[in-house]
Amino acid sequence: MTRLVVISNRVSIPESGKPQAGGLAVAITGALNEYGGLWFGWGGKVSQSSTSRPTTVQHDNITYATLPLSKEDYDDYYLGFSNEVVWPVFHFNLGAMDFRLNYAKAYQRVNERFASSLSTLLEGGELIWVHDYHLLPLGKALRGQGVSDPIGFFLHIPFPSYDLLRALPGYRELLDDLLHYNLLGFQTDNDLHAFRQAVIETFDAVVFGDTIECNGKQVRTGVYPVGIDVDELAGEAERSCANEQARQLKQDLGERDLIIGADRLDYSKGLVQRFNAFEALLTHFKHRRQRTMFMQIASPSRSAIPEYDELRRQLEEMAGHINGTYADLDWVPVHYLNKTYPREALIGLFRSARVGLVTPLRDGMNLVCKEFVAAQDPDDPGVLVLSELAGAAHELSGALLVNPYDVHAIASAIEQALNMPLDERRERYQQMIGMLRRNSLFEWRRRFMEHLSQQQADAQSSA
Ligand code: GDG
Repeated sequence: MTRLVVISNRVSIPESGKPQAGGLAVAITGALNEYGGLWFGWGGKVSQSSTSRPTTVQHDNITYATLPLSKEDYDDYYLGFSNEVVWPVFHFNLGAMDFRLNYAKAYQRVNERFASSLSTLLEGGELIWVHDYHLLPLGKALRGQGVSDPIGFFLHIPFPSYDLLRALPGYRELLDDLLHYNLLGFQTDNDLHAFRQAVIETFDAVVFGDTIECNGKQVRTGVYPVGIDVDELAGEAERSCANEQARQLKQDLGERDLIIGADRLDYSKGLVQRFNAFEALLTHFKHRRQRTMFMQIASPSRSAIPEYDELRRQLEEMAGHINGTYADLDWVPVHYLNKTYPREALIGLFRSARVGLVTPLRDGMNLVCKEFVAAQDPDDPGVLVLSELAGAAHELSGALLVNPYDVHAIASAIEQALNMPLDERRERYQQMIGMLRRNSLFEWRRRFMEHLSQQQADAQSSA
């Protein structure tokens, strides 16, 4: 079988002892477990100086090869260009963009270093799969190292509309970088459409079927919605009912309804609007007081970036304000937990909740909402309230879809969810679980790998 080489900004080596928060890690481990091969990227360490010599470890059939980042690269490539330029623009948040020339230079430099380091580990005849927005230029840099195997790229986050993209200095180069891949994958039709539009407007690209022809190159494109392992999740959720923590929670909740949110602490996840929506529920639907508890898990993320730290403070204040206004001797309405919890605990909470509240302002896909659905008891399922601006909204029509900026619409949807009759809850659950099974994590990687292999076969037959 052809070896698979995966490259992502962060390599998640098993047994590092910490729970993984981040859809990417969960998804990639699955692909590599099946094919075997190499996972290359940053190992998570910040060192004094930068090096191109990777450290490798082997676990089962996967080799993990990692590089450290120097403090400067961490600040400028990772926090800077990736997370203060590309991330906000691609999430339609121009106000949070902080473009600096040294960020752009570091982004290019680290991508070049990744390429030269990785090329020493390649054997030839492999399938190469690059992940996400930190590595847009990697394909072109690998070509510069003489790599001729097919290289695919998958974008986990949204692709912005052309007009937004134009606000990013150097966007033409980034678009051109993407044209050096053989296969480009997006989460939704919207993202693919936005990319096509951008290359048409910028380079007069020509689109025929799945292929884009541009600047003398041909790139195949496709839509591959990331999914979850439904059976694994459902099994874990069922087992969670038996554990001590779940029993304790059930006892603490008593007759109260639990509303659950769980996200990385990120401004794209719509947490401020979500807290306001919960307050609006307590204000406008007074009968929900005493009877409802909102638990928000906000897993710490990128806290060195000012916007993230500011958001953490703002949410602490909002939770304090809501609790200060509404709490009683025997009831605290908001439980705001700024921690990363073990996966089993999280899934147990999903299972216990009546409402899953997932309201990002923009999200490439969003796996939390899919995990929430898969964790439900099929006989007595909870209800998903989902942002129509999450990629997952294209698949989960059984959710109550809301505009994440419309605080009152979210409050009304929560009320509707809490009043929903069992028959309707089951019907909606069936629609969603069926879709999750069809578009599973396995299907995602199978289709991407199949299309990438076709690129290899096409190259061999035309050689
Ligand atoms: C990017 C895109 C796309 C959350 N809190 C804890 C915890 N989590 C886990 C969830 C879920 C994952 O983290 C988050 O995945 P999302 O998909 O919701 O969001 P991003 O991290 O922004 O992921 C996104 C994804 O890539 C995949 O393509 O869907 O749109 O932005 O699995 O369960 N896990 C644990 N403790 C927590 O406290 N263990």
